Amino acid sequence: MRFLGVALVSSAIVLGACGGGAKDATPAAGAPAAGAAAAAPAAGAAATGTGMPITGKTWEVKMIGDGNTYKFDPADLTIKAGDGIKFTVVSTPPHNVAFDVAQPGLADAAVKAQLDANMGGGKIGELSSPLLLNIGDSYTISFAGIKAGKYSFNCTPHLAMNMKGTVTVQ
Ligand SMILES: [Cu+2]
Repeated sequence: MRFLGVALVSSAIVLGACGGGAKDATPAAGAPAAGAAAAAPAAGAAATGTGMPITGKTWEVKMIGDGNTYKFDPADLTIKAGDGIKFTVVSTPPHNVAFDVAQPGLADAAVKAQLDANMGGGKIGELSSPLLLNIGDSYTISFAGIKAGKYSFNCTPHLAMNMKGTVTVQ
C-alpha cells in the first residue's frame, strides 16, 4: 500500500509537471506540481477510502511455489496494530494476497472497508491484491486502523493448492 501510494503521488507529480508545460522541472514549474501532488491523496480518498500508513514494524512473508507445495512463509503471523506485512515472490509466480470477504473478522463493515483501503489501488477484487507476476515482486499491506482479531487470506491462483495464511492483529 505504501508503495502504491508513493507511485500514485509520483504519477501526480509527473502529470502536474506535464500540465505546467515543462518537462525539465524548473523552480517555476515546481510550485504547481507540488500543489497537484498535495491534491492527489484527497482525490484518491474520495474514490476508494483512505488507506492508513504503517506506523510500526514491517514483517516479511515469502510467497513460495516449490513442486506441488505452494505456501506463505511464515503462514501465520502475529503483529501489532499499525504494523505492516511485505509479501515477496520467491518462486513460481503469479501469487497474490486475497482476504476472504466472508470471514467473521470482516463482518464489521468498517474494518473491511479500512483493510480494503489499506490495500490501495490495482486490486483485482475487494480485499484481493494485484497478481504479482515476477520473482522479487512485492506487495505491502498496512494493518493500521485494523482492529484486533485474526484475519485469514489466501493466494487466488493457488487456493486449490492450499496456499493460505493468517494474520493475527493484537
Ligand atoms: Cu500463489
